[in-house]
Amino acid sequence: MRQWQGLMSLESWVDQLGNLHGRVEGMNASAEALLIGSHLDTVVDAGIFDGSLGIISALSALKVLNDNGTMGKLRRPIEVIAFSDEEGVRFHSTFLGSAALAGVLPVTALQISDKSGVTVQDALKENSLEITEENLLQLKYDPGSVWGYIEVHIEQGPVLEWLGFPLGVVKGIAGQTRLKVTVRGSQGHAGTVPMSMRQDPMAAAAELIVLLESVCKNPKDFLSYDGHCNDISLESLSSSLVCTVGEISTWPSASNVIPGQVTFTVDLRAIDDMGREAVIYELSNQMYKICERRSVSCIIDRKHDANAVVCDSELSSQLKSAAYSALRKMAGDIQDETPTLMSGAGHDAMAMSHLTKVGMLFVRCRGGVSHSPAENVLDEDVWAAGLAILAFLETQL
Ligand code: HGY
Ligand code: MN
Ligand code: MN
Ligand code: MN
Repeated sequence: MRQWQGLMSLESWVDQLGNLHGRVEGMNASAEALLIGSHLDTVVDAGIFDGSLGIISALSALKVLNDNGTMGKLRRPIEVIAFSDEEGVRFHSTFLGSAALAGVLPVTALQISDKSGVTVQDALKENSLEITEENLLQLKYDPGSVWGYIEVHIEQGPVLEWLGFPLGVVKGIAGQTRLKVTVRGSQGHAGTVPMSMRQDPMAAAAELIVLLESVCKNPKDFLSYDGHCNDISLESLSSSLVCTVGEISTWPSASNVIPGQVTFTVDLRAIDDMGREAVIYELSNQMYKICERRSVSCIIDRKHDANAVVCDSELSSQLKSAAYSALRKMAGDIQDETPTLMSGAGHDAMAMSHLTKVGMLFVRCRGGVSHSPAENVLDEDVWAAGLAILAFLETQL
């Protein structure tokens, strides 16, 4: 990326959280800047488009302006940002890079440690980046210096493929909560402890995980409305509520030992924040009851929350017309029917929405598959996304 930025004479730097920036001032360096980017990091065993497609679309559109000599005529600064940590795989937090720029990363995040006890601060130091409380505060962008943030991203879902559309404009992003659940029981010999005398955290965890699935499949059957949740629209909740247990670990993890402890992660999302809270409230109560019945202890550690985000209508309609002009360039006269859709996946735009208005453009992906090596896109759809971003940037000339 730094080579490409050098090729286009972008001002290029890496900040203390490892975000990689490329900026061109244009004709008016004091005008509010358009920020455009996505994340450089990925999940484990990932595809190659989640994150990187947004960065490359932005750079390739700028390269066209650079090559045709119009980049200097931009009315406002344009800054491409490749965020360092969006997925939160290593530290089980997320948006570390973008949250810092938006000024919403708590200084305590620097002390979050990974499974081997290395903190965020240590990990950055290993890459000769020195993050402290002082310079973390300096990373925050002044909201008055930013016009907006846009992001191109693969949809990571099946809707655009199902509709037969290459591009889509994002109307909103579901909120998310990450929990870490630790169940402790009494460790014992697999051969000698009668079933009736076991306090087995593995069996308890299994029951909790099935509970999570049933509540999120049918929230209506579980949510007891005692008045404080009566303004939740169950329809919107049921249509968007998803819950995933992606990681589980046990101690001491030996086949002939009844475990002493089981820990698992919960990733819970919904477009309705109140609904998500109500589900977490209900789930916690039921999880504690199950553990009590099984005489095991249960700790529910709330690791991360990001509220649902509504994308800016002005940016969204500009992205919609940019998509239309790109598709018309490619396919001749077509209907302007670029769909708008919700995002169940989280994006750096959620963090950036605390700083400025945000808009997102989705690119169709094969079978809606993502967070997997099977992640794939059509070349012509990537071409369309690049042309759309170029069309958007040309409105800034
Ligand atoms: O987990 C997500 O939604 C995103 O891919 N970080
Ligand atoms: Mn991802
Ligand atoms: Mn992503
Ligand atoms: Mn033995």
